[in-house]
Amino acid sequence: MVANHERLDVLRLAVDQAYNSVVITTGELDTPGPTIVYVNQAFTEMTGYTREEVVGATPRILQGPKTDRTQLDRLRARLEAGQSFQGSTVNYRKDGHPYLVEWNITPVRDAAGSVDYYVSVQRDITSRAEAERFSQTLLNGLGEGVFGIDEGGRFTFVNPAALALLGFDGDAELLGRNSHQLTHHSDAEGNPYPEEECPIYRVMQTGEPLEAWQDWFWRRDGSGFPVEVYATPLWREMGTVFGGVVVFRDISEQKRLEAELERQASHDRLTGLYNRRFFDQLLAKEISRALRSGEALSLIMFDIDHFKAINDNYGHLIGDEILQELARQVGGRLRSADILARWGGEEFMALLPDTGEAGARELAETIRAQVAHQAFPSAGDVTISLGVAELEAGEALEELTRRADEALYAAKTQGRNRVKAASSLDTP
Ligand code: GH3
Ligand code: MG
Ligand code: MG
Repeated sequence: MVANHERLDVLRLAVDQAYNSVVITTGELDTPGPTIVYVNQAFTEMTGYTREEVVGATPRILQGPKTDRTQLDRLRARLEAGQSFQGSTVNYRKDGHPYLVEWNITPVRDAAGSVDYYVSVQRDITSRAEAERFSQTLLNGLGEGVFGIDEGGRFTFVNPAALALLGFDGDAELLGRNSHQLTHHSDAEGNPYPEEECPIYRVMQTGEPLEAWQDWFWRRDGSGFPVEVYATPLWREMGTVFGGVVVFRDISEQKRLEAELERQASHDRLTGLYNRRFFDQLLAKEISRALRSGEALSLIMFDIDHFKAINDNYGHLIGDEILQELARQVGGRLRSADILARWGGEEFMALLPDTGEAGARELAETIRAQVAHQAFPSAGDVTISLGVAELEAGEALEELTRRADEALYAAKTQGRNRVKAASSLDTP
């Protein structure tokens, strides 16, 4: 058996050495109120007072202009009712420096039940409060959307940018609800995106962060937008994941620019048709496909007649309009599988898959007649000459286009406004 007085010594030692400040006052609530009978070492460090300075003094020496009166009133009401109290407010050190304190007070009663003492434990939470305010300011000021999720993927916080990006006025509709189902339920095409496949949820299962992941989020109004996502797991001290932080930004503009650059790389700016570089790539693919499958493939190459004179008579801008109009007219004539490109200045090439020479000639003739009979708004009559060539067994791209070019040249030399087929040039 440990003697009572020995136990008290052990307790006093523990309190003396505790990390938190401990203050014991008398149980006197009437004016002049309680006075301090004991403070521990941590208290003297927190406040800058020595024990001698505070023992016998009122705890009000810790209060000052920023001390929250409502907290003190609440404190008094609780103590008068014989209850314990817990709260936080601003206190002041001996040197006048304010600090944020979190404290509780518990009454200690004698055998008869009246309050002898109050025991108060206090903690300086200034740095914690400042850290919280710092994170809050950071989150509020960020242009990126940031939200937190728990292990189950439910929203734990959502910053203002995330609310704006997702089309919500406040976080009330989001907090505690399944983030995947609300913002990530389908892919960009609208197909269901099962939770089991969600890469953000996987972060919480594997503990592996997700970086620069491109995906698709949905707004409150049902519209969607492309996003770049970073997701970081939140670890417990014990080494398990209890949630995650998701940072995302809207990359619509980036995606639009990428698509535009891609378009520019493959299309002609004036007519909107494919450019020669891209056409050559498509032609190479189509040729190897035709050679493999044994299907026919033909080219129609055409060129405006006396275009130099048109430019000279009407000006270069009218010349440009004619190129655009011609691209529209011919484009409207072709099947969807056909491919039309601006081959050079005023030379065009049409690739006709699954089409033999007879079919290609027929189409070329239709196009020729249409262009010849349709007056161009700005320059009256315009005619074109056309050369047709069908792919021969084992033929390479260069050879095929050279034969189409030769056919076109023959159409020119034989009087223009006509169609010539490469096969008709063959000399026996
Ligand atoms: P033909 O084909 O009947 O033999 O005579 P042409 O006068 O059309 O002959 P050529 O192919 O030598 O001339 C092509 C002209 O097309 C020269 C050039 O000024 C003009 N041209 C090329 N690209 C453009 C363009 O983008 N806009 C305009 N307005 N003119 C262009
Ligand atoms: Mg020409
Ligand atoms: Mg030309």
